[in-house]
Order: sequence, then structure tokens, then C-alpha cells
Amino acid sequence: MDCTQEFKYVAESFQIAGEVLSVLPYGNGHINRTLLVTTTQKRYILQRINTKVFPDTDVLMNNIVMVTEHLQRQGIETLRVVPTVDNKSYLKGEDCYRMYDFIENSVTFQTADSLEVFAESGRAFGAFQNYLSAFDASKLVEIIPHFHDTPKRFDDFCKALEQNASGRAHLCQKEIDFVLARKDTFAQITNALQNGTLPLRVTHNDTKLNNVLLDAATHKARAVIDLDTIMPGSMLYDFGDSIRFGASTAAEDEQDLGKVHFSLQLFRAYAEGYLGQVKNSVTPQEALMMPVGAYMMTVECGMRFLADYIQGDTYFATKYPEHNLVRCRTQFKLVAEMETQTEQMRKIIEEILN
Ligand code: ADP
Ligand code: GN1
Ligand code: MG
Repeated sequence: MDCTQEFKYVAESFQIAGEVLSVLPYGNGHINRTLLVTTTQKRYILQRINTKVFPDTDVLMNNIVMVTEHLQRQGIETLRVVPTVDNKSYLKGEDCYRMYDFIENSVTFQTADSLEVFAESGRAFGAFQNYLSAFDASKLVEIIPHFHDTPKRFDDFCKALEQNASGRAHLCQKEIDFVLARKDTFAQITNALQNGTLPLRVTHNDTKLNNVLLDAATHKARAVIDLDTIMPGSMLYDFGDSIRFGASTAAEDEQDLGKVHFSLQLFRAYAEGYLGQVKNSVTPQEALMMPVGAYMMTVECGMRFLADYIQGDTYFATKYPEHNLVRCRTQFKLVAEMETQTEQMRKIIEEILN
């Protein structure tokens, strides 16, 4: 779909080089509307910020500007916010837009096509964790409070179920029962954070494989992107969310569940990459609970997809009516397999760290 006419004037509200040639949809994000702007001189990413998810756009952009400037000062490749013509970090209006330089000669993957690619993404997110550790957390505003608070996510799920706004609850009883059967497991990380057995850090919180750009030719990591949800959190969130998305043998929205498996080989590859970077800061309890992180992020995400399906697809972008249910099913298939392989995961982490 060519969006040039619709968005040309928006693109021209930013300090761009050259004349706009085209504006086209880009990428596979579920939250913001992402467009690729090509001018006579350069390419840019234009995003319509999802203001339902991020109502406080001033705070959102302030967080991003602070983090990207912190990284730039250390000489680390990161997103560069392109200012508007009146020198603001984003365009504020009925719709809100921001622009980034397009990071050229880079690729993102929707599935971990090779062990090496997944290990490299682990190195990227591990290194990113290290960069964030030098960042003063008190400067960041928690943009979505309770983002990975799984018991809170469960409460939200129960509310969605009670309201059943879409009238679809009867179509997913099996998946609802899957969640309910596990409700007593949801507080493991939040409890450990509360009682201090796990440290609170500054984390990315959305570490799926397509949120890291790799060099198109060498597949070496270039930049961690999608910086919307950087806020206080646990290392288990970042480790776990990467495993959820990338240690699967199929895409997040694969319809044929026969193709969806949790891969211990991929788990090991990622863990080697990630832990290789954070081995000096990871605590014994974090290391011990890494498999819990993988489980929790996967069950939580499946529960969020299911709640959105029951609510009538109001949060995640969907391409067809069953999309959120399909996504939920892949997550629960992974959860079920992870549950039988916790001990193997724990051993792998132990082997890597010893
Ligand atoms: P969402 O929050 O909706 O997931 P993202 O910020 O992750 O949006 O962007 C969606 C996709 O757009 C990414 O997965 C990536 O492929 C691409 N992308 C985003 N920013 C850039 C950039 N600066 N350079 C190149 N590609 C980008
Ligand atoms: C969303 O923005 P994106 O598409 O990278 C979501 C994550 C989910 C993920 C599931 C802000 O990530 O929390 O894990 O979809 N981001 C937000 O694929 O809710
Ligand atoms: Mg994204």
C-alpha cells in the first residue's frame, strides 16, 4: 500500500534531507504504525505512536531521547531521533509521530533462522543490559506501570474474561483453562523482586528478535531498537522475552502447531550469547531463575494475546480475526514444552556460567 500522499506532509514536518519520494508501510511491529520514508537523499523511519498504549507521549519521547543520548555519548550505535522542523522530538497533534534515521544495511529476523543469528541477538541484548546499568534509573519514568507484573496481567485477563466484550470467550475455553490452571505460578518473579532476592535493574522489556538490527551482510549486531518500554525491571524479563520469541521453531503466529516447538538448542545459543555479556553482573539467583523468566514471559504474553482476543483486538495489531488466538496458541504450546524441560534449561545455564 502506497501511503505517500497521506504521509508526505507529516514527513515534511521533520528536519529531513531532500524531497520525499515515497512513504511505505514497513516492518512487523504490533504496536506503532511504522513507515519507511524515502527522500531524494536519505531514508527514514516514520512512526505513528500508538497513543492508546502510550498516552503520555511527552514522557515516552523524553525517556527515548535520554537513553539514546546516553548511548550516543558512549559511542554505541543506536536510534537517532530526527527533530521536527520546530526542533521538537516528535510531532504532537491528534495523531503523534516521531522519526528516526533509517539504519541502513541492516536486517531484522521474524524467526531465529540460525543458531548464530540468535546467539548474536543474545550478545546484543546482553551488551545493551550492560549499557543500561550505567544509566540513572531515577531519570526514567515508568511508561507502562506493571508491564511485566504477571499477577496484574492475570487480573486484567480475568476482567477481560468477565466483560467478554467480543463475545468470543466460548471459542477459547481450552486456552482460558490453560491460564487458570497456572495462576498459582504467576507471582514467582514479582515476589522475588519485592523481597529483594532479585535485583531491580533498568531493562528493555521487549527483547524480541525483531527488535534488534543485525548487519545485512555479516549478521553482526548493529543496534537494539524499539526503546519504548525501557524502565525498571528484571533481567529475567529481557532474557525470558527473547527466549519466548526466538527459541521457537516457528513464527509467533504460526497456525500449524505441529511446527511449533521449544528448542533447547536455540535456548542454549541465546543463553551463551546473553550470559557471555552479563556474566560479571548476573546474580546466582538470577541465573537460577532464568528458566522461570522464559516460562513467565511466554505464559504472560500468551495470556495477553488471549485477553486481547476476548476484548476484541484492541491492543495488538492484527491481520485477521483469529490472529491473537493463533498467537496465544503458539505461546501456550511453548509453555507446555518448557514445563517439561525446566531442568535441562537450568543445566544449560549452569554449564555456561561454570
Ligand atoms: P513496534 O513498537 O510496533 O514493534 P518498532 O519500533 O519495533 O515498532 O519498529 C518496527 C520494525 O521497523 C522493526 O522490527 C524494524 O524491522 C523496523 N525499524 C524500526 N526502526 C528502524 C530503524 N531506525 N532502522 C531500520 N529499521 C527500523
Ligand atoms: C509487542 O512492540 P512490539 O511489537 O515489539 C508488545 C510486547 C509483546 C510483543 C509480542 C509495548 O511488542 O510487550 O511481547 O508485542 N509491546 C508492547 O510480540 O506492549
Ligand atoms: Mg518492535
